[in-house]
Amino acid sequence: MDLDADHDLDAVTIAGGWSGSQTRFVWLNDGQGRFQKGPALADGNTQSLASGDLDGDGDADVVFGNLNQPAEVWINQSNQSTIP
Ligand SMILES: [Ca+2]
Ligand SMILES: [Ca+2]
Repeated sequence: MDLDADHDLDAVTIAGGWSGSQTRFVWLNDGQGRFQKGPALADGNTQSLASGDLDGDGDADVVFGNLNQPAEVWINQSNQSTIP
């Protein structure tokens, strides 16, 4: 997924155990194969994630699937260099 609309692939990772709160990170590709930590996301009980352009504005949005909690939809505001 290209979160900052600079035409290279970025990543979102989920770190932590199977149950309890997980730390979620955005990693922005510098275009030379190196990733730098991007905007911080709030921790969540996330077990899965998916990406797609949910609002049809051309950038990648993210849905977090959470255990025993509602899913979260994060709409990318990449023209402001932040998500959500
Ligand atoms: Ca990018
Ligand atoms: Ca979008």
